[in-house]
Amino acid sequence: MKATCQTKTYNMKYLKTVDNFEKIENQPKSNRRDFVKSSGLAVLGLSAAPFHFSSFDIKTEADKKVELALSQKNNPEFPKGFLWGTATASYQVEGAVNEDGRGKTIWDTFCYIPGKILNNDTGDVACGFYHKYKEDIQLIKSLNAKSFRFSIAWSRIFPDGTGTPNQKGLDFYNRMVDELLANGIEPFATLYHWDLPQTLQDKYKGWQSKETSKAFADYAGYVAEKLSDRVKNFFTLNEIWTFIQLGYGDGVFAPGLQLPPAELYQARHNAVLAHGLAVQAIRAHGKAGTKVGVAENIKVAVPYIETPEHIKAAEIATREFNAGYMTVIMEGKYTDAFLKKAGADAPKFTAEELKIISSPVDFCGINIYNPESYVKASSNEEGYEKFPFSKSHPTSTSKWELLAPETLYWGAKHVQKLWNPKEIYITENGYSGADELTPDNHIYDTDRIMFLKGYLSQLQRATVEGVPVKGYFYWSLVDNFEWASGYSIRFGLYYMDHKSLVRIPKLSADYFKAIAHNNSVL
Ligand code: GBH
Repeated sequence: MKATCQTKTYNMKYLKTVDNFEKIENQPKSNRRDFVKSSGLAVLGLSAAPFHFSSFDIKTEADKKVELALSQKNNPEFPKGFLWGTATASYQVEGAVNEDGRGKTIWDTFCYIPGKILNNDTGDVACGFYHKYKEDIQLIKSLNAKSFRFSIAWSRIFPDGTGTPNQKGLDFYNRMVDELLANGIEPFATLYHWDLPQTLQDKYKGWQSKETSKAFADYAGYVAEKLSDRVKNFFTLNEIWTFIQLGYGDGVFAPGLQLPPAELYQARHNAVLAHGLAVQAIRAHGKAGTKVGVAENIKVAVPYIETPEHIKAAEIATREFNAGYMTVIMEGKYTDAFLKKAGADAPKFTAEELKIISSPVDFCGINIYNPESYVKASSNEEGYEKFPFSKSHPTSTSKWELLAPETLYWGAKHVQKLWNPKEIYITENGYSGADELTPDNHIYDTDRIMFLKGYLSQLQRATVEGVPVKGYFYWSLVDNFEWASGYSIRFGLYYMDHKSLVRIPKLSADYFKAIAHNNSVL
């Protein structure tokens, strides 16, 4: 059969993702030869350079698929309207800890206990975002990002956690939100990213008391009332697992407590209760159409082989790993295995509280960096078994950040399968690198680019399968105060010089800019 052979240029990476090889292999010899000749590099797995491909007058389904993609863009796209963004958190970037009436927080206190933070760093200055927010919003804009996830410092609004609101604190967020909107950037506000007002810690022992849960709901309702004319999306609490476990269990985060199991279970319960109460307060005080959900670092089980039995095991495992957090929030019950494991230490709760905790949400926000573990199916009681990580499993400069790009796919996929929320946001995903400044002022963070290519390809795989992921927030816009690791760990797309506070785009900022513009992994 004679081929008319018009030549077109397109990117080989696409071919690999649409599983065309087999179909093309089955085409008549003459066509096949043209293809193989032109795609030799692709067969070797070398992508990125454009190459030529012949299209024929008799078209197979595979040809049509390819041509459709060609008529659009080089690479397959994320869904229309997919929101690209970056994320930060108040204590990690703002600084200005004593300005405009901000109340003291548990992190202000914790940072001043010698030896708690690497190099005894503090968030006193951080990135100076409180004063540099306009400049940073230009940086967000130049990444082609159309959304920004930031957190509100509770103690700027209510210096003592409750009581009289501080207008000057609110004004800062008013200015920032207005500036974002003026630049075409959608604000996504997190109401709690770990900076608890110190007064609540002193008065009620913080999350050990339901008084803190109630105070949080009052604060959330107040902020929704004041900002929801412009902020349409709120996240209640960021990573309940982390601030409870590390702050009240392991003592390595503020407030530095090591509570016995029963008290720890109770604190965790009080935090999920705070989420539920806040959802209700936001519904009561926010403008119609205000959306709300949690942002949790969901613990993801990855099936070590993607076959139905291991996938099922990974689902079961993921539901159990998150039993005290996402699972109870989405299902309104603690799982049997969770209660059995807790035994006499289980939290005290009422049926009414479970209803509050599971108040309907508009979306699930998930922070995903590393898998909790690779799992396989098992005939044991649990239905799954975990594998230990190899000692040589690659990590970023954060030793906890075991790398596995498919975690993003499986995280989103399990959330859809287990709880079927209307929308999912990747509220955080990021990579910490060595990020050395070259003498000519560049940061060639090829490792971060590798990370993004891998993780985002897997995220796209989820969207192609219909998982309702609406947006992705890279952690973080700029290198910032990385909690107990101080300024030693760098997650930003922008490098920051901690003395001058000057920001310099890393190579990955260019990369992000391109993918956000094209809405596809490049
Ligand atoms: C996120 O947590 C946070 O939301 C964000 O504030 C932070 O900057 C970002 O990640 C990068 O770390 O110290 O060995 O006990 C991600 C999940 C869970 C990762 C706690 C670090 C501490 C490990 N985090 N984990 S360790």
